[in-house]
Amino acid sequence: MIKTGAEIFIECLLKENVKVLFGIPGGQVLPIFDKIFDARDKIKFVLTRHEQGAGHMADGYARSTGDVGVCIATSGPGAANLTTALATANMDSIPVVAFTGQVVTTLIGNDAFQEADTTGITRPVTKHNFLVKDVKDLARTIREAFYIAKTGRPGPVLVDIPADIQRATTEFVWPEKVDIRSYKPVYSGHIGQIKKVADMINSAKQPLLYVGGGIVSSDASTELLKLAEKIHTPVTTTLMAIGCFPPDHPLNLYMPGMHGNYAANHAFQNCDLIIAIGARFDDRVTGKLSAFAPKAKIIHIDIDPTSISKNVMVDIPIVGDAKNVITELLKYVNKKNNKDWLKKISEWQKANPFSYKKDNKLRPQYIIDKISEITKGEAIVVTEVGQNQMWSAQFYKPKYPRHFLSSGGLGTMGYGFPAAIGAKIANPKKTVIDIAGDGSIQMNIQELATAVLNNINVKIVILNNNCLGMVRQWQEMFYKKRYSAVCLAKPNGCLASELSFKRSPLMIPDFVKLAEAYGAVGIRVTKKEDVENTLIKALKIEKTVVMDFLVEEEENVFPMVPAGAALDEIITSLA
Ligand SMILES: Cc1ncc(C[n+]2csc(CCOP(=O)(O)OP(=O)(O)O)c2C)c(N)n1
Repeated sequence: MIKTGAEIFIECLLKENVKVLFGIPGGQVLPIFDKIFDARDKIKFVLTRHEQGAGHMADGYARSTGDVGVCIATSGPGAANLTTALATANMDSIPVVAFTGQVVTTLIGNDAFQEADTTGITRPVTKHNFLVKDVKDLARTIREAFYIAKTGRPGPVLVDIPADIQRATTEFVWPEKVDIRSYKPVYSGHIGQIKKVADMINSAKQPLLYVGGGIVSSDASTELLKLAEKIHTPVTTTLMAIGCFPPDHPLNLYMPGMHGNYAANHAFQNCDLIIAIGARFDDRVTGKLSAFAPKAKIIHIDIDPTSISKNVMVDIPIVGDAKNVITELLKYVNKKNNKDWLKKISEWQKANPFSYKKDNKLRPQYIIDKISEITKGEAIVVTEVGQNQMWSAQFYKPKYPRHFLSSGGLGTMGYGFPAAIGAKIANPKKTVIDIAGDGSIQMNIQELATAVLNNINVKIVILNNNCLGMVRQWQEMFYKKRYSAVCLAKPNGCLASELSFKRSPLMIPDFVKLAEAYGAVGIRVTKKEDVENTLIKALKIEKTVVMDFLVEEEENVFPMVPAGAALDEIITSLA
């Protein structure tokens, strides 16, 4: 049947089973928005207040489900506003498809009104992107965009559609199959390599499983548990993999790296074999590369061949899907008992578990501990970036994968709240909580309007320390407490002259009033004894709730491996 480009867009989204679309309209996407209006019973459109918010909502939708998240923006400023969200999804391998309007094909390159070189701008921050120049290519392009986003190592794909292509007509043909000559992800590992890896595991005395987001995207948690138990090997889960190994399992070593678990970091430095699965040896994990895991042979299992031996030279690579490779590997590994190694690890674990001072002060870690306890790890927790993120990673213990969402690779402040909205829309029956800093939350606070108007029952927990806490911590530890531009309430710092940080009496903004201005519920908590009741009460309210916890201002995240130091040069507290 003959259809316009805009109609083809809708047909393709329906074929791809898209249920929700996040975005903002504008001049160069009007033909598509006209058809979105017609399709409103089939595709829910969520009008956001900023395109960055739309991008992160699509990301939160994708991370919490494994399905592709979809967003749309107009040309020029709309497209430019999407870039941070695309870069965030790209760094964390999240399947998102973004559509943008573009000026008509005859004006491309003419500095037309609201023209930007969208494919140029987004090429480095997407897995792939397309500019559609002929309506006949539109359906195939959209089909390929979804295929590329969700296959292999997932990632964001952008499709730029000029306004005249949206209006042009052609026969709508849905390509049943996708065949891209230059893109053929490999899913099964090489059997010869798998057998070699099994031999190495069988003879290792002090092995360590180091797993990342690849376990989550390949849905391999069950297989991981079987492998870990069979080979009796501790598992350290990166920020991207939190929740993919049972939280109270004796083999769980939790997060490694800069603010990671002391025992996990010591395990890296003392193991004789690293079995890396779907992890990429990020510098926040490895610390100083030349001193990383000096005694270990390294096996790297990953679907993306380009990440093999990128940061760390590996001994045996296996390119393939984590679930498939682990399933095969299980046939060749022997049942092991590494009790001496595990004894050593439990000594490190006992010496320095994640902890904080248990006094009467309102400490941020206590709030997260309580969230973990009250929700029993069943809630989806989304974080912003900074101390709030690291404390959440340390103290929230999700029971399942896809229940801890955080911007790992890019470290995007402003990610959490919109991503939480996306996650809640995708999981209406789940409790969804954004744990935020008072800095980060202000980066996309406008999405309170989106949440309230759409009746999105998300909870925002602001760990309000009145400052850009993580930057303040670095200035305290590495810049002699010279607090430069970290106070969020006064232009020149909060009592910076005294070289200590005291909360400013100004509350700019007053988050409770701000929540109320948006029609949300606002609650302020100043005392430790009110934390539990407030959380319980807030979780029962079927509305968007903002909780403003006035926490200790100068609390630090420990342990900490200073940037550029080796993993065993870990600081556990300030003397
Ligand atoms: C978009 C963006 N800008 C700047 C930074 C650098 N940065 C990292 S953490 C941080 C402070 C975060 O402060 P806040 O949100 O209040 O959280 P806290 O560390 O106090 O928990 C800053 C500015 C960033 N990560 N992202």
